[in-house]
Amino acid sequence: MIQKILTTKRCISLKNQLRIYSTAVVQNSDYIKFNNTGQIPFPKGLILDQNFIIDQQEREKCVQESKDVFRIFSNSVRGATNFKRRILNFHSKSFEKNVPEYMPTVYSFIRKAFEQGYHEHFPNTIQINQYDDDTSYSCPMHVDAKSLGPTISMISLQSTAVMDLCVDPPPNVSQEEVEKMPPQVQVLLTPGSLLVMSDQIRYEWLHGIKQQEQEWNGSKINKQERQSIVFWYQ
Ligand SMILES: O=C(O)CCC(=O)C(=O)O
Repeated sequence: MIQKILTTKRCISLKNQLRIYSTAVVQNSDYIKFNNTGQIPFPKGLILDQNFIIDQQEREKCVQESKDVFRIFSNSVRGATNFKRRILNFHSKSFEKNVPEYMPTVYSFIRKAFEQGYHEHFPNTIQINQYDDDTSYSCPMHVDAKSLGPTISMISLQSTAVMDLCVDPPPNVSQEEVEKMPPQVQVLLTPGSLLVMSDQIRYEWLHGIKQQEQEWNGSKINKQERQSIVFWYQ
């Protein structure tokens, strides 16, 4: 079932400035599936802008900048070979020093997300995920640590993936069982899209990209090389 979600916005006062702070904006229901059995309402705090980086050249610049930092900072790259994913983080001073210099295009889109009101504070941490060109790449179902702050944003690049989301079960449910749980919400992450998670979806729901083959409306998703650029303020 595909559900259309209405836009809700909330105003908050921040250091005497008035900001529009979006809590739940879904711009196009074709990109979100709500597989609800009628028991839970759609979670608050999910924002998808599938047209966040519409210019292909800009997207390519972001991909190239990310690949460059993986090469330049290769000693800091962490690998998760079983998930076919490599990870690089910049936080705080290293974010301020390196991201504007080595990733000016990516930085400009982080600024755009901030200026659009998605983040209360300008992000100071970035995680770049580089997934292999391998149909079995994955990102395990998880809730991001509370210490990472109230809002997590993700830009998707290169190829499309389906993100699964479901309500975080009690701690006695194993990771293996969690990976088998049917998703209650699915989001189609197309290249250039921005996903913002705050509120319930951020703290009470798991998200991840399953290892198995993916499909959307009956069409197979080709899991090819993919990048996601995740950023937050902590
Ligand atoms: O690659 C993605 O889109 C998801 C990444 C993610 O959830 C994470 O790095 O915590």
